[in-house]
Amino acid sequence: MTRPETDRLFAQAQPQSDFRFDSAVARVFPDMIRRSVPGYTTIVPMIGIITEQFAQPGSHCYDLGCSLGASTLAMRHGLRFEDCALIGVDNSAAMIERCEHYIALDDHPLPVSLRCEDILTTDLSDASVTTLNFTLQFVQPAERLPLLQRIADATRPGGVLILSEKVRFESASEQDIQTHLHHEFKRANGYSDLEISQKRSALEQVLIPETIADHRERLTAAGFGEVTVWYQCFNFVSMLAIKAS
Ligand code: GEK
Repeated sequence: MTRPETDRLFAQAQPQSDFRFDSAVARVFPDMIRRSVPGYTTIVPMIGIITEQFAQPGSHCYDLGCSLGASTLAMRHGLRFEDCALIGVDNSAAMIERCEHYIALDDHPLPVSLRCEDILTTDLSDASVTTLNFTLQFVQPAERLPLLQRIADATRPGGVLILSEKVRFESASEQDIQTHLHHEFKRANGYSDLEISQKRSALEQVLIPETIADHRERLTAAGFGEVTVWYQCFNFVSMLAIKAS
């Protein structure tokens, strides 16, 4: 297993093609997500704290779209019950292969099951904490409500979904300001204008952001009770949706 590399995937001019979670992305992923997603390095440890608060004995905890397992490991360290089952799911074989390596390097005793499966069809049951940390945005909009309904149906009363997403804004001026600030964040982290614009084109048809109001409405329709935004930095938010007790 080679060490994680610096993300230079979009540094050279290249023909436009859709972004894919392949082995080249998996190799640079820790660097890419840290330099691209404002708040990621805060959100991940907070997922551990939220897990500690809401996990229930003997329940299942899921990290859906686990990539290299950063949130899975935060959940693992937040879990206080030895009889919980922790499951990470990702449909990128390159991600799951590297994730296995990172999970093995971590010395926490709680076992982690990794599944190379689609989160739209993976089995979900008896859940207390489920995490979708920047994953739902890659699911086709028409598939989002059925997925959230399956998660809500699988969640115990008092259990939660942690949902982090890139969002868009109804107001054109707010959208412009937040997008500009996000691009400045990327520039401050060493990405060139060419890298920013080529990555943006590659993600255009793949990452489909919605408004915070869209997310709230759909989480409620799916069967969650309280929905609260617990983190926002520019156009990136994390929400907590709680199943009524
Ligand atoms: C983290 N949560 O580090 N089924 C399974 N996996 C999927 C699907 C799907 N239908 N669609 C996308 N993915 C992680 C970061 S990254 C976010 C999550 C980002 C997977 C995809 O393969 C990728 O690994 C992950 O979702 C999204 O906390 O790259 O911005």
